[in-house]
Amino acid sequence: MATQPTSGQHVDTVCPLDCPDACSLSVGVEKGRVISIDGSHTNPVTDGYICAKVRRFGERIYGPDRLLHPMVRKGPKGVGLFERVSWDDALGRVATAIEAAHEEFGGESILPYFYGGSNGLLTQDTSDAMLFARLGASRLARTLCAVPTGLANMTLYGKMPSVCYADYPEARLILLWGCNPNATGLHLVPAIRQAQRNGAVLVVIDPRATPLARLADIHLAVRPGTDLPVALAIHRHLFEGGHADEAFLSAHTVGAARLRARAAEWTLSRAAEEAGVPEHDLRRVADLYATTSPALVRCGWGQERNRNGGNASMAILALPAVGGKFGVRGGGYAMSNSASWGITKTWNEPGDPSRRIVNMTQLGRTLLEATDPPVKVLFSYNCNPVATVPDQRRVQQGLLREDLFTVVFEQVMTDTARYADVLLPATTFLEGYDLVRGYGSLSLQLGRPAIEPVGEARCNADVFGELLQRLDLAKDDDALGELDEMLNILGQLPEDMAAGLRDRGAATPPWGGRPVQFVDVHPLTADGKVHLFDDSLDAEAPAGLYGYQADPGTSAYPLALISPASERTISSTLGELSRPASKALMHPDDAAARGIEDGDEIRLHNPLGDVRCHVTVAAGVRPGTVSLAKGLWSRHTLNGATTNALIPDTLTDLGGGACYNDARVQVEKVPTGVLRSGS
Ligand SMILES: Nc1nc2c(c(=O)[nH]1)N[C@H]1C(S)=C(S)[C@@H](COP(=O)(O)OP(=O)(O)OC[C@H]3O[C@@H](n4cnc5c(=O)[nH]c(N)nc54)[C@H](O)[C@@H]3O)O[C@H]1N2
Ligand SMILES: Nc1nc2c(c(=O)[nH]1)N[C@H]1C(S)=C(S)[C@@H](COP(=O)(O)OP(=O)(O)OC[C@H]3O[C@@H](n4cnc5c(=O)[nH]c(N)nc54)[C@H](O)[C@@H]3O)O[C@H]1N2
Ligand code: SF4
Ligand SMILES: [Mo]
Repeated sequence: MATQPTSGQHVDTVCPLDCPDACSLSVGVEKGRVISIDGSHTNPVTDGYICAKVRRFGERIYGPDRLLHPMVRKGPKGVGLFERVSWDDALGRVATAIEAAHEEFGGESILPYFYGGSNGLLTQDTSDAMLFARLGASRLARTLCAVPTGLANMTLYGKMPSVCYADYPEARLILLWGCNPNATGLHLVPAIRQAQRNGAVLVVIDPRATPLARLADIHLAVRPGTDLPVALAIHRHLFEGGHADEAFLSAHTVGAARLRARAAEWTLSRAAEEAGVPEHDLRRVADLYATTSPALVRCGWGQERNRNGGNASMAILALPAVGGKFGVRGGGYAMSNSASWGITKTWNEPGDPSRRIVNMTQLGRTLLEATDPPVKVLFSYNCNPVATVPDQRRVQQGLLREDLFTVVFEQVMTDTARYADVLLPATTFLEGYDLVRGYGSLSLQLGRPAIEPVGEARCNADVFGELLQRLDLAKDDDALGELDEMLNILGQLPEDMAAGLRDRGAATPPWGGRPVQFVDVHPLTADGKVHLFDDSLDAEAPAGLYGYQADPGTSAYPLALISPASERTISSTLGELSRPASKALMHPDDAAARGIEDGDEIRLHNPLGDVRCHVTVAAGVRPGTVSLAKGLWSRHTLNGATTNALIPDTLTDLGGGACYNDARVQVEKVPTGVLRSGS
């Protein structure tokens, strides 16, 4: 293993942030401080090029918002006044609160709260999982992201490895569906541009005119939440037009007849009307998909975050099976590649399977309403719920409960950290080891510390390990440190992968990093078949599998609000860095109807809350839809409320995922001179 660096050197590591690319990094260190962050060539996919925000990660490490030592609350909850204490004192208070809640209300009154999208394999699901399992704490359904798409990918294909970036240039048709790689995974962009230069037709399905939508041959600017009818209409076109690959369907799939029956009602004209797109554009897309190979569906996450998101993702990802698009390089689908390494954790204890499960999307509701038992201790780490979870006002109200003990374990003073009773400082990825899997690029890399922990920051494995000991829950054979966990994982990997990680910091990707679906890789479902229909999903979805829930619409809140990822943050991470103010985006027709002009101060509101900010008026978003970025901090708006103040905590049709792109709002111009606070 690498040792701590000395002065004036470069440390090879990897970016673990919640981005598909997993860039390999070269970090310049001088006198124990990070002085530069650049790309390296260890990951051939990212090949030396990284995004602007991670270049600035040093500003997080040494910036004024960094948490440097444990603290306890001094003023009222939520105000952010703290005083410094020792680790011993802080962890003593946490242990005491946990013991008291456990004794009076039972283990389920303790709620661990974490998402961990920006964490590798060593900074989550290690001693934290052990601690909460042994406490009998409530379990957390981690639903903020990727649950509908993950469930669809798992049901259909058992999460078969995806088409990799390097094979996009082989495609002759690319459907980029609910995905904006210019912001969210920038190394995909040159691969798509190369495909276009090679003659590929690019179709983008997105309510916004994203950079690639502007360069596409066809842009279907669908109304948010209408992807299901669009995808089903393409299925219908394939089946009815004799373009379905019947030989493939009978050899490799189950349930095709039932999918066909459910798609039957969605003619191209009906779907086009529902989605608000020109019928001839949708017909062209269906015809192109029926007749082109290699054809690639790149499915993103934008379409999963609404009431129809699970079924939409099922219908989209089922397209290559019905169209017979597998078996050629550049053909098939691309979704998450995170399951491609076959890594399972051996000591992630399941604990008592009857423990209550809390859906993390409904945090506010749970804190305010759960009684059996109520949540008495909330332990938030690897997550910033005040910024990222729906129904922000209720999340904040829940955190203000005087009888709730809140622990926030964080790197910086986030909007959530302000609500802590005890605040614990965490290391960043440049201060510890991790193992990082790309979910776009097929890569598995070793994250190495570039510097010593800053201030008194400690890593997750260490802190949860100490809590296990303080609470008398540790066992003799526990491996509680992050290096132990890494050795454990390395021991599970085939020797060549483990050797790559040890020797070069990166495992050699299987299939040369370029698997061809149905040639090199096959469905990982129990029977090896593609499951186009599934009875349990049919029972779970409110309108059945492939059943559509139309928006009845309200005249009071006629605009759909979507909240795409921005290039400035990863979810809310790095939101503390200085930058120009954030603006909502609104179509000129919607703005004109409300007397709003570019640059005006506006108020977006609905019964859940209201947000004040400035507006950009431009045709970058379809009429009837407004866009305000995800991941904003209270400092980014004029009244401190952010996008999630407008987002309901309703759940997706499949998997119980968050419905971030399913809010409805009204927007009005704020007359100049109006007071901004107390809204
Ligand atoms: N810079 C940056 N990179 C990121 C992130 C980040 O916050 N910042 N987040 C990371 C994470 S956690 C994730 S999950 C991924 C997400 O990666 P993406 O899926 O690419 O990102 P999103 O912006 O969530 O959604 C993509 C697009 O979906 C569109 N969209 C919204 N609603 C709908 C709809 O109903 N139908 C369709 N077809 N499209 C819709 C949006 O306009 C947006 O352009 O990105 C990761 N990478
Ligand atoms: N409005 C709206 N909101 C959204 C979305 C949307 O589309 N619209 N998208 C959602 C999506 S896709 C996702 S994935 C979620 C993500 O939501 P979150 O899981 O809340 O992700 P982040 O905002 O990145 O916050 C992660 C926090 O963990 C901290 N952290 C990182 N590493 C460590 C560590 O090792 N130890 C500890 N203790 N802390 C650490 C970071 O400092 C950071 O503050 O956001 C969702 N929020
Ligand atoms: S956030 Fe994505 S693009 Fe930026 S350095 Fe990390 S992996 Fe690379
Ligand atoms: Mo995400």
